[in-house]
Amino acid sequence: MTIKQYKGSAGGWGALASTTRHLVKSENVTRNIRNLLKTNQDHGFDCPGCAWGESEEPGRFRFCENGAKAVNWEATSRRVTPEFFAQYPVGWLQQQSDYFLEYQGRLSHPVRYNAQTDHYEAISWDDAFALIADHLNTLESPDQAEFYTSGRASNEAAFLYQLFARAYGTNNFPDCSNMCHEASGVALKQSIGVGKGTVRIEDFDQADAIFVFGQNPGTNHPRMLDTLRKAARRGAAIVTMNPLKERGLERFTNPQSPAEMLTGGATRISSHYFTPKLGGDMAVVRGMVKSLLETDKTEMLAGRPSIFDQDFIQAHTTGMTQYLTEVEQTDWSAIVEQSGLSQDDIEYAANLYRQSERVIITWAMGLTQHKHSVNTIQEITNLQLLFGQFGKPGAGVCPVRGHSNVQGDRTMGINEKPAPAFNQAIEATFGFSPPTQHGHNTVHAIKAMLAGESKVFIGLGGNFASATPDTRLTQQALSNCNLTVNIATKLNRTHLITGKDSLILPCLGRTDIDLQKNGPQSVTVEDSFSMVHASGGVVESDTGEMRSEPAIIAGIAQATLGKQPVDWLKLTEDYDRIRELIADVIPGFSDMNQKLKQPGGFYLGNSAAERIWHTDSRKAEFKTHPLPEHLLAANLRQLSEDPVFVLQTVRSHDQYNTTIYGFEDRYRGISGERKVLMMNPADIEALGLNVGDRVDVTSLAADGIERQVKGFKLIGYDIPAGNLAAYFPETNPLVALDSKGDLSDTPISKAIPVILKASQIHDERIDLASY
Ligand SMILES: Nc1nc2c(c(=O)[nH]1)N[C@H]1C(S)=C(S)[C@@H](COP(=O)(O)OP(=O)(O)OC[C@H]3O[C@@H](n4cnc5c(=O)[nH]c(N)nc54)[C@H](O)[C@@H]3O)O[C@H]1N2
Ligand SMILES: Nc1nc2c(c(=O)[nH]1)N[C@H]1C(S)=C(S)[C@@H](COP(=O)(O)OP(=O)(O)OC[C@H]3O[C@@H](n4cnc5c(=O)[nH]c(N)nc54)[C@H](O)[C@@H]3O)O[C@H]1N2
Ligand SMILES: [Mo]
Repeated sequence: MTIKQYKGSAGGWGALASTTRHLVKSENVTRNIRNLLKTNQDHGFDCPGCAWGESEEPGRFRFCENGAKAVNWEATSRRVTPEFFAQYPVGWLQQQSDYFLEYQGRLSHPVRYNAQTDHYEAISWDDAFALIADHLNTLESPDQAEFYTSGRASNEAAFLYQLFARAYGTNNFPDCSNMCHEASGVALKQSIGVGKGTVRIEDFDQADAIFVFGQNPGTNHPRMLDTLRKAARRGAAIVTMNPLKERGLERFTNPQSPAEMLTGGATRISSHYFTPKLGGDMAVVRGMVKSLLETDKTEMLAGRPSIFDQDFIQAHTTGMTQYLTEVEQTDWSAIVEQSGLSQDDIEYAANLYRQSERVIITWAMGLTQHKHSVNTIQEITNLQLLFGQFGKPGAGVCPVRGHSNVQGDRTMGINEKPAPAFNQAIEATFGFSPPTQHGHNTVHAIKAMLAGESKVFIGLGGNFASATPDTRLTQQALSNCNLTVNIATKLNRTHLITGKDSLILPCLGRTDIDLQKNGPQSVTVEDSFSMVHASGGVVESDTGEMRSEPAIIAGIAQATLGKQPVDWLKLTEDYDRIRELIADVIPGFSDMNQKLKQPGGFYLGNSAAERIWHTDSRKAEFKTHPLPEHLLAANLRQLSEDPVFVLQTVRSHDQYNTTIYGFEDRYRGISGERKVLMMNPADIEALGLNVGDRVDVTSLAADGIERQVKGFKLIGYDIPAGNLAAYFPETNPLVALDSKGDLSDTPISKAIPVILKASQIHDERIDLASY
């Protein structure tokens, strides 16, 4: 492996070279180039890479390096066939790396696990559906089944899926969102009455300042860099809060700008870059508000107007006095200690904020995967409310979603806690009473399967065994099941953690042409800006026995429920029919088929952006919370005499969640290996260790269970003292199931308390050539 500081900008020739490498490796070069040109264009497919939106500028390529990887690897010509499964026992496949599994290609046939031989074997679609129906129909209660969704599922698939599960009788909808932006949804719903971002992509052209908290767009939302670059070039302040110096947030060379590519030029992205401690953001914002409050008082004393937007506050909000009292009572010492930033730095950031008329605040997993995530996001919302940064151009809050349709899946009803109005709409449209009792989220589902209460697991995409916390317990939970079913494009670890009975059902992906009785079908997705648009596959390929997600769900539903409450198979002959039902049930979707004909799709609207507040008080609510007493609970600190570090788990540049495309984390300069631990050099020295040593990492949890991963190589890295970073999913075994965010239940994967010990494991060679 090599570690070498990356000196270039993000993007540029490196991105282009990598795009080409992945094109070639996917073994389908010309077809894939054709695919890429249709990414995110009207009449093309929606890029499965992320949920960033599209600007209306015509004639641009609408893909990025990492979107290209996702597209290429989905469109590979390699196939995982029944012969493949006949060759490799499941026990052997379990020993292989995630990279190996991904590289085998697309799943081509439905297969069923044979426990006697430890092999998966071909099964017909009808037999597979009958087997699922048989299991479901013999459970004592529908609440013994879990219906997991990963955020790539289209609106049409998600709508059918939730309708089926509800008609069957349960609200058990664990989904990837529980591990992702759940805290954003919970926090914003309480504060401003809608759990989604309030800005549109055009707003970025008008913002005077953009504050970017806890995200790494250079890797995870590369098209966002294009938006930020434009803003930076017209002089908007871009203020980043991130404990790591992520290169994409420092400098960016746009691979689609000939001038920058030829001259080696780059645009500075962040005008100001602050590196708070992990989990320190609530204290940062508290400090900013404290500083602004002091300025406000000085101004008022001097007889000048308040710096806050008093008209907005009067007309639209409640709870400010209580909040500001709490701010006054928070000591600077606590703020400085917890944020890891100096008072000067925080006052400086506050001043940048104040000088800007229109401010957007964006964030991703760096804010949502903590214990106090909901409180942190509400603190950000409070700041924006003080200055009336809602319902005007160039201003608002922007949780940047991950999976390309994770926001749409929620809109479609993938929600374990459906609102009464939603249930009423289902009843009015379909004539049955859906269950009203709340169902399981991801953590609840794992616990129910562990306890043997839930017996059937169905996964609509995703990689449940690897993406969830506490890997050992989660795997145990899945193997306890009577039946596991995975609807998937690619082989992954979840498929290899079999229940007593197990099925893998191969589905079409976004890039594939989806041919049904009435012709080729398109599906729809919703991006981070509440834009809904159509996505149609473009390339004919050898899809063998694969079926579309809607067709698979309809097959399962018809086998389980017959034609109740709808003729499932008929619906999937033409997806317009599914959309007609969506239009009847989901607000904002009336005339959906018609509206989709507009280029770019249609906007769902956002009540908070219109200054309409669907909260209990019918106002936007300032939410008052004390800062956490300590970022690391004292009871955990006491569990060890050794120095306790706080570990965050991040994505490398060469992965899509649990899918590993390669071993190149280009912008962090880490190459050839993933079992690494980024650590402050002074911390390494203080432990008497050296850069390059391997350590075993043990997490601390109140339940006393030992959780450990072994043989991680130490890398000296520019990271705040006391903080560590390593890759997900290798470190998921360290996250205790009960370690979850307040009110969100999101596993705390950005603040794992750990201790380190020198490892007995020495260098393992990863032989990339053998793949
Ligand atoms: N290529 C690619 N694209 C993706 C994905 C992928 O895996 N690969 N995944 C998709 C999905 S599902 C999602 S949710 C998004 C994820 O997008 P990100 O949220 O960008 O993903 P992470 O790698 O988890 O990065 C977290 C970032 O937050 C910072 N951070 C961590 N903790 C803190 C903190 O306490 N405070 C602050 N201020 N910063 C912190 C980290 O240093 C890091 O820069 O990307 C989506 N897009
Ligand atoms: N420690 C730690 N854990 C985390 C995170 C973290 O930052 N740190 N991030 C969390 C986040 S933000 C998320 S969103 C989750 C992600 O959790 P998941 O969504 O469950 O995981 P993915 O890795 O995105 O799922 C990849 C699999 O989806 C299948 N797939 C791909 N495309 C399609 C398709 O079009 N249809 C179907 N049916 N299947 C498809 C393929 O089989 C592939 O192997 O992980 C979470 N886990
Ligand atoms: Mo995510």
